[in-house]
Amino acid sequence: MFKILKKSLNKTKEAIKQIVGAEKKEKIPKDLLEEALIEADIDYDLVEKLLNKLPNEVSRERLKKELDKIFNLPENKIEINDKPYVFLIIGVNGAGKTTTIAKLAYKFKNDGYSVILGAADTFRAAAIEQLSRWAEILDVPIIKTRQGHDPAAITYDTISSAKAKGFDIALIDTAGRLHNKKNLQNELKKIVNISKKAYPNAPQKKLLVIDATQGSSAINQAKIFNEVVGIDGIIVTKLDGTAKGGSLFSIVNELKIPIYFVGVGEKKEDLVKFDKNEFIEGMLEGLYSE
Ligand SMILES: Nc1nc2c(ncn2[C@@H]2O[C@H](COP(=O)(O)OP(=O)(O)OP(=O)(O)O)[C@@H](O)[C@H]2O)c(=O)[nH]1
Ligand SMILES: [Mg+2]
Repeated sequence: MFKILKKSLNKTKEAIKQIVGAEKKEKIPKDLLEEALIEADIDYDLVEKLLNKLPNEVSRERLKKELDKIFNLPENKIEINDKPYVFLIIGVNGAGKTTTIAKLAYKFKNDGYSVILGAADTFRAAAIEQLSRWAEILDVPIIKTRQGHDPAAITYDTISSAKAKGFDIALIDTAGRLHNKKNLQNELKKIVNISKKAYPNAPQKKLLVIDATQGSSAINQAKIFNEVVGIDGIIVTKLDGTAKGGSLFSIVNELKIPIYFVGVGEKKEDLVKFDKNEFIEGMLEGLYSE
């Protein structure tokens, strides 16, 4: 098995080793552990909460037990048990939504499902073009319109088309605009409501895309999106490019929403299923160098 998720933690591990050292160790003193966990961008309050439960010298097993508890959430398995199964992909500007849609389309196609894309980010012309290019590369159909048109209408058309033509999965791209909360709220709510008009079960999954390079600061964005439409799951992107891998602990701890996938690069193949054990092992390897 390829440990891609673990490998994507390389930068985080390097940052940790700068603090605790690269030698193999049985136990780590609490103050050093505190520094390392904060360096990895685990939220300060969470680090304090963790450390309060731990002895002065912390073993790998003991820390693993505490880290495990954070990911004690509902299963992050996606079962395509409805048709069309609609994914609404949301998040702030540049988080990686469009790229993630391409990766998901590639994955689902490889799994044998038929996929259709909906370009409901009508805010920028470039966004429609970007998704269209992916549709071409991946050889999947796309429903799109001109820039400035109603994103809810495109959503409706995509789901209706998926229904009429018997597609298994519809992936809907949306515009990220957090700077204007009111607009964002209205637009997203409208998109969700109209999805239900097209197909009452849709969207079956509202997935929030979070950029790992933003670290813990992404939590506030996530909270707002969750308040507005309710998030079913998280996809963390750009884990490959950051030393802030520990922020995943803070995100999950704060939101209590499971992480489904992790983006580890810019190519269509660069999406891995999030596995909490592999992720925790990766962090522990950085700390204990074994
Ligand atoms: N290294 C790396 N880069 C990524 C990953 N995911 C996305 N990117 C890059 O991040 C940039 C933004 O990605 P997009 O998919 O366009 O982001 P978006 O959320 O759709 O952006 P807007 O439509 O502007 O809101 C692109 O250059 C992507 O190639 C990832 O997992 N790793
Ligand atoms: Mg986009």
